[in-house]
Amino acid sequence: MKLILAVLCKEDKYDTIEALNKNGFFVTELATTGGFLKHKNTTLLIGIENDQTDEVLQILKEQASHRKTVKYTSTHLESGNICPAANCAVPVTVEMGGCTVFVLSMETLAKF
Ligand code: 2BA
Repeated sequence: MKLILAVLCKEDKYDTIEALNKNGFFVTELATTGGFLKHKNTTLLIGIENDQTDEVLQILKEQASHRKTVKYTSTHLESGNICPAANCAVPVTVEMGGCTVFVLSMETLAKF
């Protein structure tokens, strides 16, 4: 058996947990904080059989890995106010996601 610890961006947690649950995996979510940047992140605990490891890693890759995305942001006037015209949103490419995964060998999974 394995215990997977996956540290991911909290923005990715909903889709990741949903995908894991849909595929039959049990997940415990912990609210955690990165020791370096002090950003809030999410750590998932996932207890699985050995032969399920690749499937879980694949789901984590699909849902939470580093990627680029386009966000639309309002342009600000020199005064600092947001432009009132609706068509002022400009596309900006931003980096998001990222997942650090620890796969631990586990002796027992007991439920009482
Ligand atoms: P990542 O390496 O992608 O790590 C993202 C978060 O995953 C980390 O947040 C931490 O919560 C967890 N994590 C990663 N590797 C770990 C490990 N070996 N053991 C335990 N937890 C681990 P932060 O600690 O806030 O780090 C955010 C980012 O800052 C890291 O992104 C890395 O790019 C950089 N970083 C972290 N520690 C560093 C260090 N000692 N020196 C230089 N850069 C560091």
